[in-house]
Amino acid sequence: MEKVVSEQAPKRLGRGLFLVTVAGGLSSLWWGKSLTKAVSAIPFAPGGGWRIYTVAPTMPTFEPATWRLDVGGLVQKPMTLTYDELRAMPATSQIRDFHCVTGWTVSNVHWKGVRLSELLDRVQPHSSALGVQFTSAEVPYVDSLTIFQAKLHDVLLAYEMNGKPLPREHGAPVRLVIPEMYGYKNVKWVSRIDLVERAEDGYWENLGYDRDAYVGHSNGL
Ligand SMILES: Nc1nc2c(c(=O)[nH]1)N[C@H]1C(S)=C(S)[C@@H](COP(=O)(O)O)O[C@H]1N2
Ligand SMILES: [Mo]
Repeated sequence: MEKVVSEQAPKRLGRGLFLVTVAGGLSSLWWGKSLTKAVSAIPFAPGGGWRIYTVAPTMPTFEPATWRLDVGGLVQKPMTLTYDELRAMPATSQIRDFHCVTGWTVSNVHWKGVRLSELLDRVQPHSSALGVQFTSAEVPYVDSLTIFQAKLHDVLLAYEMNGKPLPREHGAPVRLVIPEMYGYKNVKWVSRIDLVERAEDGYWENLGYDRDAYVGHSNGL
């Protein structure tokens, strides 16, 4: 138990905040354990190296027929996409390393999905929108990027990982992928995207991590 808690607790947290992190850590531990058991039963299981993090007691479920992605806020043309509509958008693939701020890395992850910039072009953000907020179906995980960060070329809404539909524990059906930044910016189970006036602190940032989580330039390590 201490292991997971200390993994996610940034060094400069005070005791009060640390206790909040403990509550978040317990669910990570539960999933982490059950997943480790499942994976270790399969020899040479792909996906080794990942640690599955959650903040709620149960992971969101994905129903292809009813799932929707809402894109709105400060935009000219708000949009609601079905899973099929998302999959019908121009797709891109990339291979990038994934880094958690606590020190683990998974190399050469194959992602496929839609560029966030493509989605933003479609909804036509107002000029007053300087931030993009991502809401996870896993309440209360919310995070945001500046519009500049959101438009970086390799920021994806990924629906495939290593050639297969994104597994539930990795955020099915879509997660944000921003390889320039640490894992906590890579929101799983994205269900809403809102253009907002400015980027606000997200889930882990409220617990002490840096907002601009560029790999190698953040306060976690
Ligand atoms: N909804 C949600 N997204 C999340 C998290 C989470 O707990 N909930 N954890 C973040 C952190 S800290 C990391 S390192 C990565 C881990 O990705 P994985 O669970 O697919 O290994 O997811 C990020 N996205
Ligand atoms: Mo992380």
